[in-house]
Amino acid sequence: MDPDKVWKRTRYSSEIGEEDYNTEVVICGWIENTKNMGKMAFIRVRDRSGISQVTALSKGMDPDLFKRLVSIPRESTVSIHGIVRQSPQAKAGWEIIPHDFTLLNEAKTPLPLGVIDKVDADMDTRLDNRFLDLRKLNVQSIFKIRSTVLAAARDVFLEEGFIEINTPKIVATATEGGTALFKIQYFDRVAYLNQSPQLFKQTMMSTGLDRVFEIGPAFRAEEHDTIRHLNEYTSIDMEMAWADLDDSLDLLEMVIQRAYTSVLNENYLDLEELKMNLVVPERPFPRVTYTQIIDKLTSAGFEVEDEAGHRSRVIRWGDDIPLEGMKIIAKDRPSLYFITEWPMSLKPFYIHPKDDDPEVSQGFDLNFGEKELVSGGQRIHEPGLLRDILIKKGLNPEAFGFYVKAFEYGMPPHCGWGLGAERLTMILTGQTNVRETVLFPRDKKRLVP
Ligand code: AMO
Repeated sequence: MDPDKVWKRTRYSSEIGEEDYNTEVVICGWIENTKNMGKMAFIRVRDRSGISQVTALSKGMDPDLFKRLVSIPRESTVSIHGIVRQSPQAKAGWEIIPHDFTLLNEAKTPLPLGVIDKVDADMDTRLDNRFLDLRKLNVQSIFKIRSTVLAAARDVFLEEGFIEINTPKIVATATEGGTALFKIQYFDRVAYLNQSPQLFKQTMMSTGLDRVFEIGPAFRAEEHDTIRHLNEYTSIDMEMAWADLDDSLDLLEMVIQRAYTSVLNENYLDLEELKMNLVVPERPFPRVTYTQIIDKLTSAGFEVEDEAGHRSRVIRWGDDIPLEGMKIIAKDRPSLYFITEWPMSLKPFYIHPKDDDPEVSQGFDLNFGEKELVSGGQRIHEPGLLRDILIKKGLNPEAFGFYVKAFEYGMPPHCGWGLGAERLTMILTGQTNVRETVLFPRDKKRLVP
């Protein structure tokens, strides 16, 4: 690199407009493609905002410079000095006529992953070469939308008087029954990676802070390899005191609605890139009870599998709803809807029973078609009831010592939920595999990069 040469960008491709015609600009980016016609060459230079067409003319340049420019391998980084010229033939209505350039870093050939290849590489090749995969503008769009989603959630929380907290990810006990924990060595003891901030966010309710949220990693040692599960995901969690189930549903509707409107306002080019047509969901979102879903599946004759994997009997109240069952429900409900009034037996120990029916919980899920996006509910705040339910679920209250203690010295009624950032991003970007929404996904096979 020539130290005397100015290589810094003066314009992103998207910033170039009529006011730049016939003036000098410096663009920086990656050489996406070069078409060399001998006397003239068309070079596509990509930056994060899009593409600049550089039209090099052998006549207008030093012949040696021209030769060097047109032979730069694809995906090398360059800085190009040129004059912007109006050009009806160019897609953007302008092109850049270069007179000088700096090759900042020459890419090796062949590329391990094509950036503009028409045929899509398989997921593993893409993830092994994620830095190249992320040079594709449609892949970048997913992460620009993800960023907007996280900002939208944070904005709503802060506007509604929530404070942002950060809780430990190295813990001594499980939170969510069912999914396994990742064990780690913590000096001379065994510790685990936290599955959810649940115990900590609830503990905060007895402090008087009243409204807290956290956006952070959650770890689940799920064995199964599905298009909806990750072993590390980003959880958007909230907990609010002196509030009930309906308050938590209202806040969730606000967060989801804001995510849609923010993406529509700020990411319209990304939505175009992803060929997505978003419609902001109207509030209130439809509510369906667990019993209504079971009734529908029962009348459809839906059978559940026994432990050996055989379909043995028709689904009944108290059974969990398998994915295949949710797919039947999703035919009539392809969009957002709440599922309320789950049996207590299917919800975690911290979910409050209904006041008039101890078998039915005040827990809910928010689904998009068959996909679960959120779960949450009214929490138990009475220490006696909490102990009873822990024991009923086969858990030892002593193992939850610090948590149970916070209930014994004045815990207000409270509610909360946890929203998977990736699942929401999947919906807003139209992706079917959750791995598309994580830079470096962690699944059973994947630990690098
Ligand atoms: P739950 O375990 O249902 O509830 O998780 C809440 C939401 O987190 C997301 N999620 C996942 N996303 C990707 N991969 C996974 N393995 C994964 N597991 C969960 C989903 C899910 O709906 N403590 C409760 C929440 C609460 O009651 O506040 C909890 O974690 O979008």
